[in-house]
Amino acid sequence: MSDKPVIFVLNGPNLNLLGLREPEIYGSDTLDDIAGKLEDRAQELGVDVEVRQSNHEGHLIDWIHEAQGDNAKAILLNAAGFTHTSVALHDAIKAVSVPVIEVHLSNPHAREAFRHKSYVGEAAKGTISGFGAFSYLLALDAAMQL
Ligand code: CA2
Repeated sequence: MSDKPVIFVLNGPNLNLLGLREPEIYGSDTLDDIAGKLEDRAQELGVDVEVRQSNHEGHLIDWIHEAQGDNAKAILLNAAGFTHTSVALHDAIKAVSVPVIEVHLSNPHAREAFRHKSYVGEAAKGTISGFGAFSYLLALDAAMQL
């Protein structure tokens, strides 16, 4: 185990399909590609990244708690569809002192009205959206400024 600060990068439902479906909306990078880019940038910045994905809301909540227990420097959270539905994720973000940065590949505000509400964004430190895979790298740089 390294003694560098760690940043958790948590990804929600269906993001395991990235790069395989709907590239016109979400780009052609897979989640593994994004993880690789984050790891390269993290190395330059002197931090570790812990990149995870789950299709299950409870896993994301448990990992937010784990980030607190591990004294993580920040959490980058793309909660995907749970962004727009989950009071439980909102509560989990509020319950920890680790700053959470909401991340999206697309710009939900330029899409359907049901994507305009974000329970995550209402609890997060800030939001970066609309830049495809680069949203994650921007969020990592933002986390370093906190
Ligand atoms: O733009 C984003 O990052 C989203 O979080 C993606 C979510 C969507 O519900 C949010 O409104 C915005 C959807 C993730 C689904 O991922 C897929 C990836 C490839 C193919 C199909 C779905």
